[in-house]
Amino acid sequence: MIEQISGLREDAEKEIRLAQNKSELNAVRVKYLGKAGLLTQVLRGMREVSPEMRPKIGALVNEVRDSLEALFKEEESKFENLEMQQELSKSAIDITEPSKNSQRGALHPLSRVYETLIDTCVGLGFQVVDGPEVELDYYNFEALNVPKNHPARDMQDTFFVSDNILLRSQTSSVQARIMQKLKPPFKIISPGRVYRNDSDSTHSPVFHQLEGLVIDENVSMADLKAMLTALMRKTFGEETQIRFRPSFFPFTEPSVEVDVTCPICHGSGCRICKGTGFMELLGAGIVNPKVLEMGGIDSKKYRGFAFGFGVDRVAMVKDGIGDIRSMFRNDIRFLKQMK
Ligand code: FA5
Repeated sequence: MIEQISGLREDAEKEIRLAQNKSELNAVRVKYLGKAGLLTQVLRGMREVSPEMRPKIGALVNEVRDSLEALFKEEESKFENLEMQQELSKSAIDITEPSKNSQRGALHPLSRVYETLIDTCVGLGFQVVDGPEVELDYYNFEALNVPKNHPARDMQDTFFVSDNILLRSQTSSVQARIMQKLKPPFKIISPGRVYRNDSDSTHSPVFHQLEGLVIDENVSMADLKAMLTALMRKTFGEETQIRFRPSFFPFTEPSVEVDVTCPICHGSGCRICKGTGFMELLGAGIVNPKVLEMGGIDSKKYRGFAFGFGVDRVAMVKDGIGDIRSMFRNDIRFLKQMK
């Protein structure tokens, strides 16, 4: 019987090595180790073996089975590796094949302007702060020296949510909030969306402002003018024509509005600039002492200046955009032009 088992082992080993693929290998496994396999059949003949020989034969059968199993596994993994290699070589990437034309995105003109303005201001020592778009009437108007029912409210056609809540019409609302929070001296800017019931080529119902506020001792109109000139030159180039015009805001005294040469007609006068040759970009001024006091700041010790850029107008001037609304229509042809 021992010889018979050794013979089976040799035959099985030979057939395992001769198998050409996994299914042939499996057939060999079934032939020798399956339920009705040759090795199993040998065990059935154990009854005729003398009791002293039985443990020996049993141990031999187990050893043969284990060694054949190991051999099966070894061969099987060889076939698996081979299959994987074949699969990989089928899906190999041809790096010499020319690429398809891919579309490259670009920043929206507004994002570009925001980046330039914010970077310049941070370089000038300003801290960036945020404020809510849905705002209390108090911060948008009252704390800025515009009481309820005051005619100055007509300057901004505001969207009210309720009697005391509105969509902020200006980022100046952040001024009052920040005065309550920070101790002077401080320099902040606050970029963000604002809302007004306006719509024409230079007015959009949703637009963007960048508020600036500097509170310190001995702040003057000259500081404001120098700062704004530096900001405008950095944004539009050294040659830019800038015009400061006296104006009125209830929260600044004196107040100015600042214009640059119209980007469409370059100063000769057109429909976009309503024949003036200039486009208005921002309002600014020396903070009204009443506003400082309402914000809890000692107006005898501190003064301040503030400005509020119309960021969309800055983008219009920089990129020569004739209609502010084209920036919000998401027309891919317009966006491609602006790359
Ligand atoms: C204000 O909003 C003041 N808060 C600015 C200010 C800040 C003054 C700090 C003093 C101190 P005004 O309403 O003029 O001001 O708006 C400021 C700028 O926003 C304008 O110069 C213009 O560039 C832009 N702007 C105003 N309305 C619109 C609109 N509907 N669409 C697009 N841009 C607008």
